[in-house]
Amino acid sequence: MRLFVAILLSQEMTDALCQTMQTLRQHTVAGRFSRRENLHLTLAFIGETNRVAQAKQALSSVQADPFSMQLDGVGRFRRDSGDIVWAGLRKNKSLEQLAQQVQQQLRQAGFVLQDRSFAAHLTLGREVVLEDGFDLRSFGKTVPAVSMQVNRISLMKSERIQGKLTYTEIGFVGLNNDTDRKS
Ligand code: 2AM
Repeated sequence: MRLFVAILLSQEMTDALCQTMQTLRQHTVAGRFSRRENLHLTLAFIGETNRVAQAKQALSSVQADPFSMQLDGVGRFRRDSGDIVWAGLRKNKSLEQLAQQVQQQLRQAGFVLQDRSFAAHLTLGREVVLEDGFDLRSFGKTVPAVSMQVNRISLMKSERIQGKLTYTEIGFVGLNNDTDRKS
């Protein structure tokens, strides 16, 4: 199965992102926007594997305290087929260290991860073509700077169910070993 490690988002942050996608859609010529339930922040992409127990074991070795993260504008990765449009997060050492640690634990457990540096982003849309002259940067300043507390990381399965990209949490680890906490 196809796995990745993510931070799931609070209702408040998800609401702000849905509002952002709704407005962006009105200025979009083409593109596919994320479904509400698919919004997340990826810490590490594992890819195709059947070593689920080993992935869970690796994540259980992560040691970090809960921290807060905050939305910060929108941006895009330019692609020939249309851009990936994302919401950004305010620069955050705790988040960067957590992603680094998750990746390190997974590598130690024998998972081969892509060798690219972590760029925290919340994907809002793919293959997006914005209206000519739409100022994404200025628009980003109107996105509310919602904060949320991060107190767990989730092991996610990605699959297509009846054509729909579907993400399911198949395990989680509470930060500071607080495994009972629900977000
Ligand atoms: P993206 O949002 O930038 O596409 C599930 O696919 C999650 O893993 C997405 O958040 C996706 O990031 C991320 N991811 C990272 N590398 C990936 C890859 N090579 N293929 C698919 N998804 C990847």
